[in-house]
Amino acid sequence: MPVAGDIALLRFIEDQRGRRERSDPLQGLLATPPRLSPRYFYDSLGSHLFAAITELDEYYPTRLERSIYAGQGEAIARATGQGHTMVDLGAGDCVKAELLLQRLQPAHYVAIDVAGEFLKSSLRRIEARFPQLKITGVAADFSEGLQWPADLACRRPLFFYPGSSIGNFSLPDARALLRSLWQACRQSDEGRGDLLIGVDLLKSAARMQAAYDDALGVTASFNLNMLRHLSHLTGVNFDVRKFRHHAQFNPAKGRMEMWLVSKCAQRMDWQGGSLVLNEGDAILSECSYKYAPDDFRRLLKSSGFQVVQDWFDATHGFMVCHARSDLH
Ligand code: AVI
Repeated sequence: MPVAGDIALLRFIEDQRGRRERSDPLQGLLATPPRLSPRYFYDSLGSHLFAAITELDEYYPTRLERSIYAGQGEAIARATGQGHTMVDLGAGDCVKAELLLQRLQPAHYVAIDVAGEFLKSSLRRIEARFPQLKITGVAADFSEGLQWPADLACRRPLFFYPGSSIGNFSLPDARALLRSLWQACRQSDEGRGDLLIGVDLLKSAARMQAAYDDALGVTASFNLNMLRHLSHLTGVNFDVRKFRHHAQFNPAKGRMEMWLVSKCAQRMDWQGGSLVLNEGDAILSECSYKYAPDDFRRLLKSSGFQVVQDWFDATHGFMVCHARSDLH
């Protein structure tokens, strides 16, 4: 992993591994139904659109989670302790970590995100607000398991995984990712670590539906932007105007789904294959699993973690869990 640049305490590392290994981002289009990985939402524009989503009235998860950090941050810091290497997974705009930094007083803040440029600008804001804080930015995709940069010390890790991003993984993939975090805790300097993770909980279908299909159409743009991003990445011409956004709750699978629906008959060809879509045919672009608290605690346990404590917002719509790699 080459170091891309030093800005005061801010060190930035680019992970080239993902780019080499994922040669065909369009491979999922050959499946039934055709699908795309939600990782392709997050180019620079996609990251800005996601930041805008978090400001929407309908998108409750961010508001509920922030209310937990704002109202119960002290209790959280008492439970986790201070002085960790705080590893912010999918840091994005770093706003959620910012709510806790004062209380958690980490020895080192490591922010990881696929969208490197967006992360860099977020970290400049953090650096300006916390000039004494040691900060490292890592541009990397950890969705297939976290590979800790070999040259980066990991003393007392506290993995911070907010935003219910764990909901964007199927149950086996979520377990595998959590297991890789558990392993990173075990392989760290002291052989143990903590996890603080935000989880969106099951609630009324209407409320969830509105959160993924807002009146302003920001989520629709976020969804459609994936096609624009993939056009740039692969050279295949996805005409955004020929698709529309669709979101629906799938009660059998306990998840919100986002689809890109073809408005007409069309065909896309690329080196690895081709896709023919008729009007109404749809590409699955994201699943967002919603949990019952006990099911999520069970998932943590089955990944190796010991659940210590959890906190809820006033409506019990969102949960923040603190877990440890072992009972230290
Ligand atoms: C990042 N992730 C947790 C968001 C979610 O709610 O699944 C992404 C998102 N998709 C539509 N709106 C927000």
